[in-house]
Amino acid sequence: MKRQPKEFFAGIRKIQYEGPHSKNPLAFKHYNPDELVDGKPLRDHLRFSVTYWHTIRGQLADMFGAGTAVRPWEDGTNSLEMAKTRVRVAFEFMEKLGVPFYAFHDRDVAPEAGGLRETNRNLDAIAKLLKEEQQRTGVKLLWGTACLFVHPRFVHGAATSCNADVFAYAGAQVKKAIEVTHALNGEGYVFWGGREGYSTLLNTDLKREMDHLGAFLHLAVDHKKAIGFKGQFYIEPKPKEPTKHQYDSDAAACLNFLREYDLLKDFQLNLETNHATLAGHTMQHEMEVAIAAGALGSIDANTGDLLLGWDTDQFPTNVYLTTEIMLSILKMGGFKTGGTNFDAKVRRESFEPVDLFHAHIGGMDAFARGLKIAAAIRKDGRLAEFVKQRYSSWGSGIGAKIEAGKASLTELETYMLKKGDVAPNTSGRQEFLENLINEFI
Ligand code: XUL
Ligand code: CO
Repeated sequence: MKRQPKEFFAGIRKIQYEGPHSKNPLAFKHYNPDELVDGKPLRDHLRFSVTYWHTIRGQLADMFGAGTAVRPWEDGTNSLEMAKTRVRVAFEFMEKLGVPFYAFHDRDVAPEAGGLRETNRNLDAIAKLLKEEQQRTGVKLLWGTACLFVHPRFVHGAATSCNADVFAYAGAQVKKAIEVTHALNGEGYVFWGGREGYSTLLNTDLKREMDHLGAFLHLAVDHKKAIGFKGQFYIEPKPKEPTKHQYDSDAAACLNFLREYDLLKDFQLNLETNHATLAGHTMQHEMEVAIAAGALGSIDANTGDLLLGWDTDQFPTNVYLTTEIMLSILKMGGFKTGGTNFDAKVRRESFEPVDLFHAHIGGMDAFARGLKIAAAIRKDGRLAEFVKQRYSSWGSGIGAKIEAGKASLTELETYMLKKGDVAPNTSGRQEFLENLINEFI
């Protein structure tokens, strides 16, 4: 039976592509899902995803002030009934926006109840509804995750808590969250260690906590295999906030951790722009580090504010940023299970429901432009050719010998004694390359 859902965003029709000259704020100027870039539709290149926690649950509070969000459908409770209504709201929003994916934490979609059993029951009731709405709309689950950071029980961490019972609770919760993600055909599952770190080393056995985190992830991999879940597992690096130091601090730290605990084959990285900047890196840096290890899986698309030192989770509108990101994505051959997940929230001052549309439309258009610009830069070929030429000395002679692992230090000495010296004879041409990128933007 086809149900006609109540309309929550009345007056807003499905967002259409109207082209770059449109002045309609509720239309795409650059994101035409059917348009082909390198023979592949934009929809499949970008694989946009809406986050349940910000877009549906975000109340726009900050540490100095109460939430400002005007959401006429909210009844002021966190009841199961309210959670059911929110599912309808979410899918109407995603349908009107035209995104193919969404992502959620277990506790975003269903409320905690008296104990784990009752809480799981709530989650099952909502998962049933999510499945119905996925089938009705065709919107799919990019990834699921467990919220192991809001509830006070996780005050000292989840997998890295000093309390073994908390580890056990977190394990039970993750088991259920993976099962629900599996039941909803999620294409992935994310581990973000919000409280897996420390506030002071004075009270922390760092080695023991890292060992526990490694063990926890192994248990998750075992369970994934046991239930036949084929989705991709991701770790999402972030250096700090809420903890002073998070163990998954950046891409390099995560890769080292995964290697040390023999988990590299089971995980990829989900990289978030604002987390990269908090770690003192660019998003491009994080992406290149992950790609170099064959471990870039998905991205959380947002941006920070250079004047604010915390995770502001703003919608990305900077075309330089999206161009750099898409250059890396195209270089690695595109997303497989991953996508562009808007882990971003509207500003506290942007409190009307329509602002949710403006924010996502802007982010999607910025990424569509970034994709087209990146594809044009690649087609032009000058950038790639420059990089290739820069390393040309490695293609033959001593360079080729070193790369093949066939040179000894004695041989290098003999070679250089004969040559005498080597001059810094090629310019890095940074300004030339920056100008080249600007030609396309
Ligand atoms: C927090 C963050 C999380 C993860 C999922 O900074 O990015 O929302 O994306 O837990
Ligand atoms: Co994130």
